Amino acid sequence: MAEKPIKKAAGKEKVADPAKVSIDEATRTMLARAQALGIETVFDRAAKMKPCNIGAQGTCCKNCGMGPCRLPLPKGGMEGEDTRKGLCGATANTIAARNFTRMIAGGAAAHSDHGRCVAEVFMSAARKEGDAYRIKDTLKLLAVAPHFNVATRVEVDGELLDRDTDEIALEVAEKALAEWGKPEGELAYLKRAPDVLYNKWKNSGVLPRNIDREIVEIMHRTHIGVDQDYKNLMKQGTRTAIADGWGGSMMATDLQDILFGAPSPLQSEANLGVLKEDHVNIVIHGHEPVLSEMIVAVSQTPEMIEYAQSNGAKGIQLSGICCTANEILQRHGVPLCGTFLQQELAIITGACDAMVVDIQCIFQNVANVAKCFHTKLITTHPIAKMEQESVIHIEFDEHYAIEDAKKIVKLAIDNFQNRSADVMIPSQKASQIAGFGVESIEYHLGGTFRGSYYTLNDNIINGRIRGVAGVVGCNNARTKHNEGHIEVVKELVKNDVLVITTGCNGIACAMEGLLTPESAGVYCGPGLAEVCETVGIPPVLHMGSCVDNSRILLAATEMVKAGGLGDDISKLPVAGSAPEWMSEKAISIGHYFVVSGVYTVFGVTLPIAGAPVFQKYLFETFEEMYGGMWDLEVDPLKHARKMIAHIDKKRAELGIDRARERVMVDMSTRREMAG
Ligand code: SF4
Ligand code: MSK
Repeated sequence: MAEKPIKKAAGKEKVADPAKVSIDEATRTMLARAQALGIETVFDRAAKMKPCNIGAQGTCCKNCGMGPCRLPLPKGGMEGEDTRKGLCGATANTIAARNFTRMIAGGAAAHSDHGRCVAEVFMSAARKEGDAYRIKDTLKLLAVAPHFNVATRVEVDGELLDRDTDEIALEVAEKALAEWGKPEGELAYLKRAPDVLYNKWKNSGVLPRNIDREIVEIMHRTHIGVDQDYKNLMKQGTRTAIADGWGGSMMATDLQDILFGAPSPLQSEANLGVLKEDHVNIVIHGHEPVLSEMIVAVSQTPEMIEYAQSNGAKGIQLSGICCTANEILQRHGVPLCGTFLQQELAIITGACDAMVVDIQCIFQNVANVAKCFHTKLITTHPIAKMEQESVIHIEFDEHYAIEDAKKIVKLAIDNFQNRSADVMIPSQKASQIAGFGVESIEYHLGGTFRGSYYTLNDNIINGRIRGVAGVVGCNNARTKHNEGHIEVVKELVKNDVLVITTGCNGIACAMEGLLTPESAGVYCGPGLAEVCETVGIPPVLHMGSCVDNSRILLAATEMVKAGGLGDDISKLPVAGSAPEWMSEKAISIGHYFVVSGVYTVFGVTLPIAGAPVFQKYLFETFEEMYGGMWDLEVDPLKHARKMIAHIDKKRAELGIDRARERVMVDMSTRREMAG
């Protein structure tokens, strides 16, 4: 039986037991400090408030004023005919499917609206409206332009000449922005998928038309009295998830790469120990890199460093939480301060002079924690403000990006001398190598002159690498912080499965030291260890933020293109996982993985258990339609083993299962010889 993660503080309120709610020592130390200071965090709130059982099953409907209608599963499970109904007659399947598709809509909206924001900044840069943003990565621009049907060469007097990059950028910006609301056609990027997959979508009638329309249509269909067929609802859920993964998210990633540079591997550090007592600490949190890029640039200027020194600090230390952190990590090596569940704890160190937040995954309670210290909490986005009066709002405007960034950095510096509590920074931090884009994986596996995914495929075919797993997603306060992430990933690499990661899983792996080439020798099976040591890569490749899950789709597509492993993503020996998911974005990501052909396992819970027929549809029928399907496994070891079993099933279907045995014999013989 699982240990109870709760203890009683001084015989009164229930609070979290630090030793039982996180595997991370720095987190435990800071949580204990928070409790000693009487400051409440998410861990304590989770101890006090239990989740609603009916909501957790996905069968609570509040889509009209006659509800909420609650349809829990009968104790002991469903026997006989399922007669449960809401007031309007909605069945458990309809209610669960409506809730699930609304989660997809929420997630797709978050990713895609982020993408739109980036596209607007991209347009501003293409028009050269200000000094802050310029097209940085012209190679990526030239690679992306054809996917929008934008020509990169032009015929002049019968001669084919390179087109002016400013002109290309402008046309890409116009075409990209149109993807959110174009009146006809289909999303431009869909044809980047393998042909077999594209045709599957086409034949199933799920090609997204434009991004906004698909999201709006979910809200319409789930209104009372509209779509009352769980299969038809999921058809729209599928269309919307594709619009996210192969649309809004993929454009966000591409346009960010063009503006700020495609990532390439670099060294950094992770965990609360990256904060520095004698520096001005600015912690950046959220998801959009457009402002944080400017904060990075401004904080490195001699003017700001001298200003910090004149205020008694040795310098300025930037670090990040959540995916803004991953964005500036992968392009600048800015260290990761922590995962989603550590955001309050960064302030509890007493060393955070400013926390700058943009959008998504930001606890409103950080404002209350900041008030207990000198920390300035600064919101920056017009769509993400907080009601607490102590919060400072400095609205970011791309036309004045440098001025806005300077204002924020100065505010943090001015606050350095106001530290009110003893500073207590945990010593824990780990080294990491991050910044693996689709392009840099190609380079690392193939070298400058023969960069390709052939080498990866070869190593899968010869059995050194058993398969590839995308392990991504959040923390969830209903489960032990980082335990699922780390146990799943360690079990995978131990079994020669190469892991690619994004989001908070990437941060958790960094904190655990799994993002170093040296970790291969410690944690990996012999085949994967050999490849990592030969090529000099970690066994877990950090590919960036939540929107960068689109990089995983494209990496899988490159594997299909490189040959030898079938003609579709669903044929590859790959699997997906989100061991500690919590956000609606994770549901959208999970679903676009599934309908791209990837078997995808979630941990913690899935809000569908109250509708067994609908659950079976997601867990089984989807495999017949798209080759990928959902699964739920709470136990991390079983979770990883299910993924490995799926990878083995795919290896057998490809006829490469025996090759592994041959290689394993060779390896063990070699080990015996060495021993
Ligand atoms: Fe109840 Fe139907 Fe209204 Fe939902 S839409 S709250 S099931 S009456
Ligand atoms: S930040 S969505 S908690 S991964 Fe992207 Fe982490 Fe999940 Fe937010």
